[in-house]
Amino acid sequence: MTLTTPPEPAAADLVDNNQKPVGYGRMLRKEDPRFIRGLGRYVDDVQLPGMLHMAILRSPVAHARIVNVDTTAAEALPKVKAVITGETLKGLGLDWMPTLSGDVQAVLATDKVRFQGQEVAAVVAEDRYTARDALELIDIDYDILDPVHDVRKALEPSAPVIRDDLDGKTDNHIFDWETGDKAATDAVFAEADVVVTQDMVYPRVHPAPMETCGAVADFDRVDGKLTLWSTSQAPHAHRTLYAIVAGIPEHKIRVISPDIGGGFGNKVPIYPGYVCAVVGSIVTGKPVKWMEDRTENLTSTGFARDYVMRGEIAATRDGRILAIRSNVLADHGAFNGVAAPVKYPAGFFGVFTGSYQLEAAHCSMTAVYTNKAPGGVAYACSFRITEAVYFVERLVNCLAAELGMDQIALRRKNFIQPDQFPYTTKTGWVYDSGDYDAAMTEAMRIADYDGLLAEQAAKRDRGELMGIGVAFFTEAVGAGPRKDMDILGLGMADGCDVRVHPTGKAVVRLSVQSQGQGHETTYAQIVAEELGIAPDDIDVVHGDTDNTPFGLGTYGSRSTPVSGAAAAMAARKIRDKAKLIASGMLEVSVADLEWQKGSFGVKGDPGTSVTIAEIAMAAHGAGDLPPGVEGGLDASVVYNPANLTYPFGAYICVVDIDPDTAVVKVRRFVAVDDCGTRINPMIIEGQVHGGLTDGVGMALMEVIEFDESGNCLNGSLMDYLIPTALEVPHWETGYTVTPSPHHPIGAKGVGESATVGSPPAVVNAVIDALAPYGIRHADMPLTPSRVWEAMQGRARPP
Ligand code: MCN
Ligand code: CUM
Repeated sequence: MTLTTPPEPAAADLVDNNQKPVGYGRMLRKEDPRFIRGLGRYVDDVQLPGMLHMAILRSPVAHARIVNVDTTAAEALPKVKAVITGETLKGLGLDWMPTLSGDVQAVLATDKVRFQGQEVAAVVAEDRYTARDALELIDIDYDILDPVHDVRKALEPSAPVIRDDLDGKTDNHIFDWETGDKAATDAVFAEADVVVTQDMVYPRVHPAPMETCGAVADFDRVDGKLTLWSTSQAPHAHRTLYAIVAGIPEHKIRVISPDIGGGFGNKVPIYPGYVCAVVGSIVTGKPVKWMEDRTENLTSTGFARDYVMRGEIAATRDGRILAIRSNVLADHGAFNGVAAPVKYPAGFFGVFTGSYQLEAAHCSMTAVYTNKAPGGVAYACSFRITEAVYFVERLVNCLAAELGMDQIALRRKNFIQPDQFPYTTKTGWVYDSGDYDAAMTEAMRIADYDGLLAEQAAKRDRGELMGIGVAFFTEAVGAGPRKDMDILGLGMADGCDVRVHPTGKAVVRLSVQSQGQGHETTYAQIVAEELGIAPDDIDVVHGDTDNTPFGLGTYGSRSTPVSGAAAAMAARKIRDKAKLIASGMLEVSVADLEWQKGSFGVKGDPGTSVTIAEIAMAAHGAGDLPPGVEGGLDASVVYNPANLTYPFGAYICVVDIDPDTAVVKVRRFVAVDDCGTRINPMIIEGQVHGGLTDGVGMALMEVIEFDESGNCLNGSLMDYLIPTALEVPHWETGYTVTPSPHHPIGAKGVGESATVGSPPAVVNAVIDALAPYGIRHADMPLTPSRVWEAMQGRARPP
């Protein structure tokens, strides 16, 4: 297959959709006219006749035995229609549900509460206010237990056992996992000139999407059909799980994810609230709505990260990196609810070898339970690649400091080279394509790296703290292949149906689900490019299991690598069929036809051609079609990717630190991304801008922390700080294009790239600024107090 990268339109070519561009380019988003007018339709906008409202009672403490639950007063409150407790669910066999990692999680607690904010009871009432009021009337008698929230203490023999519900469980250990070759790695380390060791913590953070999680459940008692509007990134996978867990036949369940106000992995798991809303509707016979508030979202839904890591890097004195060793303590909270392919309990952390040629690598990891909310895989994490990239890119800078080598020179010396692709890493990942030096060179050009170094030297002479931080990342996105990757037995492939209507307009139905990434636009562009139909004439349908083909949904930046491929392949199938029909219409053999983007013409006869619209009409028309050709112009594809795609990027961050207040200001940020063939550069830039903002947030201000009693300290946006326009610079983005060799249009994912790549760039910049103090590392978030603490007791530069 030949791969062609379409020419990049200039920034000025931002096209008005009325001009109906065909194919790739900076097309304005088709979804924006409704979003910017406030006309999006989110779960909370769903209003059904007779709809009731549900609220959830949550545990005020991190760890306690439930002695008694008294709901009499709540039930007696006028307008209350049902009070659901763990005991109610037990009667239905629904008090526990499977998690995506094969653990179990309490839907409503019966025996113990295991984290602050855990679901204990639910009230269904005529209005939201009554439901909330009734929560206060539920009387629960707790017998308080010691909590453990520090992963480093969870395995101590004196630590309280959190999961005593599990048979024979006497500690908080979940799993051990390792990858790479320990013996080979130890041997390389034993012989190396230089070994640098660094402990680092990737703190617990939260995706905090603008829209919290919620659902409207409508169980029809007559035909036994459940319709569930929910904030789901994976409607089909959720439907299958509801069928398995609740025993409702799958064809009697319809999951609809309408417009979603940001997902960022927060909306991958099935939350107890969804299940309770379903039970509430079954019990009352009415539709039931449940929407979280901000505190519920921050304290009880899927968190991200929480990895305590030790890194070791071995190198020669002249800067040849030989091996990397990692040791990780992974905090999974009270239930192992990580959403990752089952064979990858640590997600894709195995790519901690980064973008470098190594002789050996090894990781050992232990995952534990703590009295904190479950989750772990969220917040544009690319299945834990955020942790892996932060780990390796901090470690490389620690090595650069040790060797006294420039951070870019060290990276360039060790990059995997273009002719080495496909490159198999020491942990077994097959990187598909890359030209790392080209991306690095482009970032240096945009940043004027030499100029920055000169500026920094001059500032250091004046005692000013300026830092330059570099990070280079390679991601692995686009899970499957299905033989290697499944979630609870469901293989990671995705479907696409394309149907061309008689008048030449088309509809594309997808199994993936947009949460703001612009799928209605980019999938139309993919099919437009393949069929020569204007993107505005192509409707993209997603987020409704009754109207879309099966597939595993949107996360891990897998939509473009998997469904994007499915869309292109389905369009190509249509083109093949259109060719047969065209041969009948033009009365020539198929071999004499050539595709002219939008029409088939006769080779050597420029005047004779039929457009795709004419072919579509013929396909549905009264006349005869060539023998063996069915009517209609439709195609379906289930795409099982041959490999993941491996986007990469080079990031350079410039910070200034006020030596008196320790406030970090990100002054410049250059991001060069390579996601292969670029479908819509404007959308890609939007994805990158958002991800860079995330990265600055995590590096400098975001954290979910707990006090000694296990109380969450960041349950509101007053305490969980997310960056605003004031904290981020004007982003300077660039790109290179290295197509994926196995993807039909050469595209790689990009949705999480910047969130993955930017935190180490910011932290490297801060540490670089603090180099005159002899500081080699400080953990995120680098708040003024953290930076100030790091500077204490150290000589201020002259
Ligand atoms: N794209 C493109 N050319 C490419 C690659 C991607 O034009 N070579 C476009 C795609 O067509 C799509 C967008 O960029 O419109 C993102 O594509 P992709 O990288 O395939 O990622 P997904 O669509 O699978 O989105 C998931 C990813 C994840 S996992 C998180 S987390 C995240 C992210 O997207 N959540 C987001 N970006 C987000 N953006 C918004 N606005 N909201 C979220 O919740
Ligand atoms: Cu890991 S966050 Mo995204 O994959 O939905």
